[in-house]
Formats: sequence, structure tokens, C-alpha cells
Amino acid sequence: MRIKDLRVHSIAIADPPLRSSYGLHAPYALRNIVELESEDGIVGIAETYGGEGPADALRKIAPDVVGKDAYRLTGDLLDAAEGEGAGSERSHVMSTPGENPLDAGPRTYSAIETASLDLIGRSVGVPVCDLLGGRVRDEVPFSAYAFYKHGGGGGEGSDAREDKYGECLTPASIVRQVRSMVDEYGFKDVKLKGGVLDPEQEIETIRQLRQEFGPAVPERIDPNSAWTVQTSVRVGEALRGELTGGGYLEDPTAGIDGMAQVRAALLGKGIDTPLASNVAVTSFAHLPETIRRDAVQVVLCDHHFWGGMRQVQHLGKLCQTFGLELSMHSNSHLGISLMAMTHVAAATKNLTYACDTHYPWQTSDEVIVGGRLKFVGGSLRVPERGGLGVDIDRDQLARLKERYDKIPYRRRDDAAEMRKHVDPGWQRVLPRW
Ligand code: GKR
Ligand code: MG
Repeated sequence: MRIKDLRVHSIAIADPPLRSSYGLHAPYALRNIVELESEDGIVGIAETYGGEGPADALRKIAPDVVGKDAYRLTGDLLDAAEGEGAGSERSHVMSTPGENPLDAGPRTYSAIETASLDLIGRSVGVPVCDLLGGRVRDEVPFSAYAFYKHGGGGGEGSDAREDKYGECLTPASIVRQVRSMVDEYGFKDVKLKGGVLDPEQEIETIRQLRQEFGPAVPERIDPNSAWTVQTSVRVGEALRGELTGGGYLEDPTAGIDGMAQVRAALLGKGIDTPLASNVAVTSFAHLPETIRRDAVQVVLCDHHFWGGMRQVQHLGKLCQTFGLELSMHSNSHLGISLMAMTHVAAATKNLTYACDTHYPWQTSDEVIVGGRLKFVGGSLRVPERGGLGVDIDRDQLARLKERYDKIPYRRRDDAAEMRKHVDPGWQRVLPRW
């Protein structure tokens, strides 16, 4: 099935002022939508990181894709999926996901792979997860993803959105935020984005969440490398009761070496809380040292930057072989990404943790026919249709592209947003606490 055309659409979606150790989310998150059209007029789609860099990379690779066979694309382009570098410069410690040039290859490749699997799936009437070897689950659970945030629902000026959760900069307001998400979507796990308030406040937030939801709801906290080794150990000790039993401590400190030190210190105190990572460990090249040093016990996969869905399956197998567990990372996204995440999770056996998703934060924009996807009991059902199971809504795509053209944002820069809206002198200092 020969590819006739590759199209890239840059879009902007309203996003609330969410905080993390990277800084502050801009009023719009950026995404790129990819279309691969075959000679017989079937179109496969994918969603990936936004802004100019990822869009340019996709346009640059287009001549290598057009004229090729969709069934062979992944083989033909596989070298691009590796990316560059094996050290901390390849990690997401200093750059937000989607902004590290060293994993531009895997990101670009992943978008092409997803769109070609959708194309093939549509043409033969087979869901993507079944093309990937077959589903091991029909429903994929996701977790409530809580963020400290400022007031505001995203968007700007006359496009400003309703602020569903209000300002959330205290433990009690995070409990209200999560309660609302759990009631609305049925999530059964909670992840708190940390690295924003003093660690004592974040410890208190996790404790209050435990009081509210009880031990049956596993908890995770992720400060994106904001803490020293000592602080990470202190938090691990303080939350030894809360982060076990299905929870974990995610990227408390920077780098594989730092994570290994935290692990050793916690084990020395008899605390076996798993450490998870999508910041220190972002590529296959990171695995040997990670495993050798027992730095991480849960790897957060993400087909968007690990080089595609099949690479996530390979990652799953490696993790299983070396006794690591697998969870899934997310970034601000719409329904095409959410469906792709659902398919790859359905086809990856040892992905046993509820996946992260930012989806509830993009409360009103959507680019797929039928509008926002609905979680039932915190999970999404794998569609039975061929391909990913979602189609582009052309009117919505045009609207989101028009918005992208109007706004000044061309890349994610959370530090610049912090300086603009919160603190003119703000710098990302690591470790902060
Ligand atoms: O959306 O601000 C955010 C998150 O901090 C995101 O950028 C991270 O990549 O969710 C992610 C994580 O788990 O580290
Ligand atoms: Mg993380």
C-alpha cells in the first residue's frame, strides 16, 4: 500500500495554568496531527508533540515516506528511531518532553509508525492493538493526574475557558480536585505532580489524599527531579505507608546516579517503595546502567518518544526480563494520542499500572469526530473498528489550526510562562529542595 502524501497540521489546544518543576503551562498546549494518505485514498492518522520543531522534522522526513509501502515503512525508517546519546543529556531532566533534540528521531518515527499502523488497520479492518500482536486486555485503566495550579481554565481573552477546578495550591484544594476527577471519570489510582510547593506541603497533600481515598487507591508523586537525594529519601521515609501497595515515587531526583542513591538509601532503611522514571530514563541506551544500579523499578513508557508502539512492546519485554515494571507517561494531548496510548497499552502485557493521562485537563477542545472520549470506571475500551478507531473532525481541525496560526507560541517553554505570569525572576534551579 503505497503512501501518496504526508500532511502535518499544527494545532493549539486550551490548557490550564498547571505547575510542575519545569514551570507553568502556557494558555495553549501545542500538538501536531499527522495524516498519511495511501494511493487508494485511505488516510491513517497520528498525534504528536506540538510546535515548529516536531512539525519541521516531520516535513523533512516526508520525502523518505512518500512513495514507500506502509507495510514496510517501519523497517525502512527504523534507524531514525534510535535517537542520539546515552547519557543524561538524552534525558528529560532539563528539557520538557518533546523539546530534547536528541530524541527528535524517535519522536518523528513514532508519529509515522502510528499513522501507518492506523492506515493498515483501516485498510484491513483490524484494530491497531491486534496488529501489534493482539490485545491482552479490552479495557485500559488510567489514573487521576492531579496538578497544583493557578486560577484559570486555559485559553486567552475571549477564548478563556471555564475554570473547572479553580486555584489549587494547597493540600485541601488538591483533594477537592482529585475527588472531582474520581467522581467524574471513575479513576482508581492517583498521581500528584509535585516539585511545586515545599516538600512538607506535598507530603501533607499525599497524606490528605490517603485520608480521603484510603489504601485501595494507590498514590504516586512526581516532582520531576526537583529534590536532592536527601530530600527524596526524607519524602520516601515520610510517605513509606502511602507510596507502596501499587504506588511509587517518580523521578524524585535528577539522573540515574541520583535515583540509584535514593534507592540504596531507602533500602538501607528497610523501605522498598518503587522508584519510577520518565525523566532520568528515556531511552534504551539508559537501561543498562539503570538495571545495573537498581536505580529504577518502574519505567514509564511513552510511544510518543520511545520510538513508537513496537518499541514500547520491546521495552515491556526488556523490563519483564530484568524484573522491572512498566507504567505509562503522558503529556497534554487530545483523543488521537489517547486512543494510540490505549491500543499500545492493550497490547503490552506487563503494562500493569494505570496509565497517566492529561486528557481531563484539556476540558473542551477535541479534534476527533464525536468529541471527547469518555472514561468508564477510569478506563477506556479498545474500539473494535479497524485502525485506531477515531477519525479527524475536519471543522475542529480547521478551528484548532486557525488558533495555532493566531497565537505566538511555537514551542513549549514552561519557564518563560512562569516568568510571564508568576515570578519575573523565576529560573529552573535543580535541585530546588
Ligand atoms: O505536564 O507539566 C506537565 C508534566 O510535568 C509533564 O511535562 C511530564 O512530562 O507528566 C510528565 C511526567 O510524568 O513527568
Ligand atoms: Mg514523570
